[in-house]
Amino acid sequence: MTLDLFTKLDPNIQLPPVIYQPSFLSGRQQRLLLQEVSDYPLTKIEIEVYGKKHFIPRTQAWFGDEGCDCRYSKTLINPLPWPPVLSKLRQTLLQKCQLDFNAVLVNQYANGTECMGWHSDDEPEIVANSPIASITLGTCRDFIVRNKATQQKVSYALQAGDLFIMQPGMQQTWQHSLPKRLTVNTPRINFTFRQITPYFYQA
Ligand SMILES: O=C(O)CCC(=O)C(=O)O
Repeated sequence: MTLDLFTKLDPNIQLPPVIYQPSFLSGRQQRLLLQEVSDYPLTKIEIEVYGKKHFIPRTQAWFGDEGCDCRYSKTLINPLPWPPVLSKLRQTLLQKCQLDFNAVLVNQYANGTECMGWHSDDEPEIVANSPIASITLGTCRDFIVRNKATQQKVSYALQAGDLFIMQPGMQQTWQHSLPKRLTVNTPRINFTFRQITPYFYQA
């Protein structure tokens, strides 16, 4: 309903191909997942940008089916096996949304100094034109998308339990980021579920 009003007010505005479903997870589902996350081996990996090494400003872990490796900077990362609550969430996405994922990137931002810069999820191991589903836990943070051609931005204040689906075509035409918010001093956790081509880097 809000969207309709928005487009009526400004017919020139371009909307990104996303589905935003607030409160997708119940309070109980969130608590179970948060409990499990405290056992995840979240690490701050070191990457090389323009020949300079630095640690990413967040911690992360990669889970998935066998062979669903991802490449981050120059490092090949093998998936960790699915933990039980995360595996159940994968099933829920399949049953409720008909979205079939085989890997997930978990990002934890300890506070508002931790962030993620502008990028598209367009790595070659990701199945072309596949959707990406993002689920948020913990503190609300702004998730911003930017049209590659027009630079037009749309901001979403993602809250604990929200589901945000980037539909096919999104990664080609829009970028996204999670900017710093220096007044935030509590953690946020995000799960981006992806469809990976198995054994892409071993073919
Ligand atoms: O934490 C977020 O919402 C952003 C995650 C993200 O952009 C990604 O995993 O590619």
